[in-house]
Amino acid sequence: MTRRPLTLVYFAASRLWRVSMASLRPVDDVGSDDDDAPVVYVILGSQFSAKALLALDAHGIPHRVVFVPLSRAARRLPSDASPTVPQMTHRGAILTDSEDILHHLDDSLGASCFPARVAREASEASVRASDGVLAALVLHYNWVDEPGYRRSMRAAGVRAMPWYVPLCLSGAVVDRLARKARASFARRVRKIVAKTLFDGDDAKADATLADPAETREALVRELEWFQATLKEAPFMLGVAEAPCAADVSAFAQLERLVGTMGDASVPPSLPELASEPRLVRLMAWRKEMSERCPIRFKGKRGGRGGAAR
Ligand SMILES: N[C@@H](CCC(=O)N[C@@H](CS)C(=O)NCC(=O)O)C(=O)O
Repeated sequence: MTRRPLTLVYFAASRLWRVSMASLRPVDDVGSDDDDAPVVYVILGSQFSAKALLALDAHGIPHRVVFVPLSRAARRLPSDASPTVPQMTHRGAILTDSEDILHHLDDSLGASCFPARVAREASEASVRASDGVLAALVLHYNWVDEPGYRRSMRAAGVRAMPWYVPLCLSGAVVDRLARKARASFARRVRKIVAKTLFDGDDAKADATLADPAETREALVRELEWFQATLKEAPFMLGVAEAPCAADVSAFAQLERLVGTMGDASVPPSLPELASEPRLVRLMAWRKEMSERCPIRFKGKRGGRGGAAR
């Protein structure tokens, strides 16, 4: 095929894909929720959504899940003030950040994401997992790093392509659709890495991110910090009863590197990390987490008045 017809097919495919994405609406909505259960708005496979869902499941809190589309234009969320997921509604409250959701679970729903004995440490570790080097490098390996992107987000995108996109073109269509997002993630990753590791020095961040061995070393070092929070107990910071905020935040991020995001089945972006000799204890904790509280997005739509478990 010459270049021009190929461009046309691919332009038509992306237009169609955009239209079909825009026509996706939340499959359920809070208007029908007349019970007391919280309703969580998620994108399937999102690590921040998984963090909230893990906390709800691990603490036995019945809830309903509403899937929202990837397309920002088509996304209808409880709060207009924030376009991101997760968002959660509960008894008139609207929470628009995963960390706030965890606090709400403790304050109003009887969870113990921040057990009194280690509340400050759990909060610090949770914020570090969600906003620091780990979260940045999860974006890097899923979106920016070419081999990681191909293994994870590109593969997931190809799988999600509608039937009318020929298989031989679907990778190119995904690349085209993901181009802006990938560039924006690259800027975000650089900013976080510069700020957290190099006192804001962008050139040093660039040098690290351009070198796969150095990027991986930065990731392993960050994960060693989380590993050091593991004591005898099954969960971080010596917590025995149920996963705390640190566990759910770190686990949700780690799954985008070595797991499949539970029932969302997103391919891992850096599967070889699972056999890193410096992270043996962390990977044992990860196995324990996936057995005790797997990430569950699906099967929680519930019915009118019905909680979702
Ligand atoms: N600080 C937020 C971050 C949320 C976030 O970045 N969510 C991503 C999904 S993993 C999102 O909504 N991305 C879609 C978009 O930005 O349009 C939180 O912890 O809830």
